[in-house]
Amino acid sequence: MDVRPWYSLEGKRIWVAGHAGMVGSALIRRLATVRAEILTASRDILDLRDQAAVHRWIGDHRPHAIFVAAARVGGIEANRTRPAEFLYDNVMIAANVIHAAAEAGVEKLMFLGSSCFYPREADQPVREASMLMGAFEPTNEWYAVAKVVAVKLCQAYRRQHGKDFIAVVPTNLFGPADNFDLSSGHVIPALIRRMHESKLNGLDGIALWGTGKPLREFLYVDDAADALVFLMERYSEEAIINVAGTEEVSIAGLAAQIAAITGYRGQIHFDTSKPDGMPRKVLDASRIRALGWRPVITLQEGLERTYEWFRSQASLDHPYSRGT
Ligand code: GFB
Repeated sequence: MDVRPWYSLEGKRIWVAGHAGMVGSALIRRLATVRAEILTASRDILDLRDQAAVHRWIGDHRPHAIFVAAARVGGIEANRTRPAEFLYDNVMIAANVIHAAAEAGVEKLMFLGSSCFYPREADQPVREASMLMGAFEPTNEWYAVAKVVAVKLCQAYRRQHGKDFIAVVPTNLFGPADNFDLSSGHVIPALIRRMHESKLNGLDGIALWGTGKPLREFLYVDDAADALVFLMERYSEEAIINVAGTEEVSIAGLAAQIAAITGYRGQIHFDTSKPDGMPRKVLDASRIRALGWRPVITLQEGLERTYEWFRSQASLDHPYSRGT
């Protein structure tokens, strides 16, 4: 057990890598309540896959703390069809930021892993100790490998160089600034958009990928950002820690809930040519609960807020897809 004292973010220079994405922008909202200087670097200024550029940027800006919320992300279909991007981009982003942070003497770094790196057949709810104890879910193995490499980098720099680098594992997240692209996004933004547009266009049917039977747990991104700040200040161990949600739902049940929120009354067709992915993915919350953190936003409330955000963007004729 590591006995380092709390790491206060007050008065620190904090770099949110990936600030424009769904998680990064929620972190920026959450960090607005902390008296700290927030650093961001847009993609056109800094390509995180470019090692020299990352070293230069960190050397020039000297952050005390870094949240690594930048990643090439996508839903089940994007993962399946773009393996090279998901593996290469994510390995490069993680390796560049973590190594440069160590060289520049960054005091604290948090890397965001992903629940999809737990074994497909892991016991549920999934405990942190399950990592690497079985084969990955094949639809996302490339992304999973990259995320595991990043976790191991944090652990290796902690062991060899005494760095206070930690890795956390968020469950499936959703909320404002999610990727609403129908082919590359996750299930919640895809269903919100499909149902909203079908309702507006008077269409009587939408497709739902897979059988609708898989079970998932979701966490609203502002709750997730709150957990990340909480852990940045209080958690300092080599072991990964789950950032779990509260409510488990089947994909068919989720679709019914989104239909009620969006006012969509048409048919839902199951497109079983598309994969289901993990049959069940629910994280064990014991470790983070024991530290005193729990989510406050229900799935229903989070879905309502997300739909409201989506409609505000749609009315601005804004491109829905922002991604990270
Ligand atoms: O959100 P999703 O892509 O994430 O899919 P995963 C969740 C479930 O929803 C799957 C079904 O069973 C999908 O088949 N689904 C139904 C849909 N309709 C749709 C749709 O229109 N779009 C999408 N995307 N799914 C991801 C990993 O797995 O989990 C990522 O692929 C990432 O790497 C993320 O780690 C957290 O939970 O299946």
